[in-house]
Amino acid sequence: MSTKPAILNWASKDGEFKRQQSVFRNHIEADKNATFAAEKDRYHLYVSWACPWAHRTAIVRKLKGLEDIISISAVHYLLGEKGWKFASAEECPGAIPDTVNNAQFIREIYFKANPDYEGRFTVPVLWDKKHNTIVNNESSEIIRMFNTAFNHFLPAEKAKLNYYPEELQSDIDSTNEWVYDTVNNGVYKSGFATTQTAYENHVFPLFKSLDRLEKILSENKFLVKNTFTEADIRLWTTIIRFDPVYHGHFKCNIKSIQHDYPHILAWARRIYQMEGVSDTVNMVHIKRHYYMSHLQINPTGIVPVGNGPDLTIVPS
Ligand SMILES: N[C@@H](CCC(=O)N[C@@H](CS)C(=O)NCC(=O)O)C(=O)O
Repeated sequence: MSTKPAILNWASKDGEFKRQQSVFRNHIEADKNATFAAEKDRYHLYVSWACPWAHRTAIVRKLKGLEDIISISAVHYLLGEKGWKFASAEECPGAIPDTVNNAQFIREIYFKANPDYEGRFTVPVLWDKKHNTIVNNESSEIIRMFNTAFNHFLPAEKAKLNYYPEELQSDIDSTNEWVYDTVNNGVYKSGFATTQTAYENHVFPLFKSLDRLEKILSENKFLVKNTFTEADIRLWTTIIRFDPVYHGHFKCNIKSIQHDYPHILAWARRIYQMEGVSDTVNMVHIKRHYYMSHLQINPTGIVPVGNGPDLTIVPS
């Protein structure tokens, strides 16, 4: 394996981790005259099975039955000095090489779309094979496109699945806002902090939000009005990584999902057991990515054995 793990410092001078804004923000539309019109086999999704943001897009692609319409590549779990790298399935089980651009690194995709690109080379990336460019690299927007833009190609039972229904949009948006800030990004802000103050500034609000989520899920099956929506999908990819990774690696250890949040756990199992969802979970990639790539946090690169709670148990 030639990808060398990098000792990267993810925090800024003040010890705080700041996530950069995604740059490619175009949209696929159902309208066939649109610049990025929905078409079969025109778009390609680049993911890492380890990444919680990319994981959202893989889940919606699966749940909506878009596998035959949108092709996919998955990178090697290690994030090295040159960023995400492709690998063969023999070299890295679960990896899916880039047969669209034949790239070795994700960065090549960004430079193909914009030779002057200066941002980070993040996944997910949604690629347009027709215009040879990146449509979008923001997971929250990619899942909305997958939710509606391809419906006319789908059988009725898939087309009718709507994870952002109009009547729930304002509730979903307001839930997403605090969940993103304190939970999805809160684990990173805690884990990548390089001062005690920066860490504590984020770890307490994180657990306050988990307590709030536990209360919501003790009264409801799903986060917003008892309906399974994108708010659940967006939170879920963080929750299944919580005990196996964030609790230890990112020092988010005030409580654990398994022992302290029975309603969050039951909800996590409910979603894991939805058809197709477990196919998108690769715990080897998840654990190895964090523990072996962030050597500034875990210098030995040792990967803990535990996988977190058993999600196959049927919740009562
Ligand atoms: N806002 C982006 C965030 C994506 C993101 O930060 N991905 C991480 C992996 S978890 C990444 O690719 N990082 C590589 C890097 O920053 O070099 C989204 O939600 O799509």
